[in-house]
Amino acid sequence: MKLTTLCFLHTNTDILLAMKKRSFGAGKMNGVGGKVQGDETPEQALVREAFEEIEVTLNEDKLDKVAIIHFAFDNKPDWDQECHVYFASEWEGEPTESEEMKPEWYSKEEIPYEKMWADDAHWLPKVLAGEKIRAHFFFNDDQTMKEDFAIEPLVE
Ligand code: 6OG
Repeated sequence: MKLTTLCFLHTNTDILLAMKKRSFGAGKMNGVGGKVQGDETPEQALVREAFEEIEVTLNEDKLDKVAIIHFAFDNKPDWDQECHVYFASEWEGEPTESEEMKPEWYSKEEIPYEKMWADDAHWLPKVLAGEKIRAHFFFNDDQTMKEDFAIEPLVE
């Protein structure tokens, strides 16, 4: 199974989302991140991806791990992934649009879940409320979400 990362930059009031401009998830708003490559740790992969995608420099030691989410797709075993999710409240640089992503700040009170992957509305509010979670979501071939999913406390 693929190992991937996802990170949301945030302040007390706002959260940074970015519109994916190409490839998997194109057109959706999400955090930054991507596949862990070679012998990278998830944190190293995230530092690399955040710079590639929005020109922000993250500090590996200042990432708050908030979730591990398993995504599984019908008939697409290559897409199955274990996604390590982080929040970051410290970074260097101004979030900047790249060929891959267009970042935009949103109030935590007005997150545009209708523009995001369908799973986000189920787990992101819990994480924003301070919970650490492990979750399993299942998707149909057309990238819609199946009704059965599981969210439990994260124990590592
Ligand atoms: P690249 O293929 O761009 O990595 N990702 C998902 N995020 C959410 N919220 N829901 C999903 O439901 C997702 N599937 C993938 C993980 C893909 C990026 O997209 C995230 C990575 O940050 C299915 O390398």
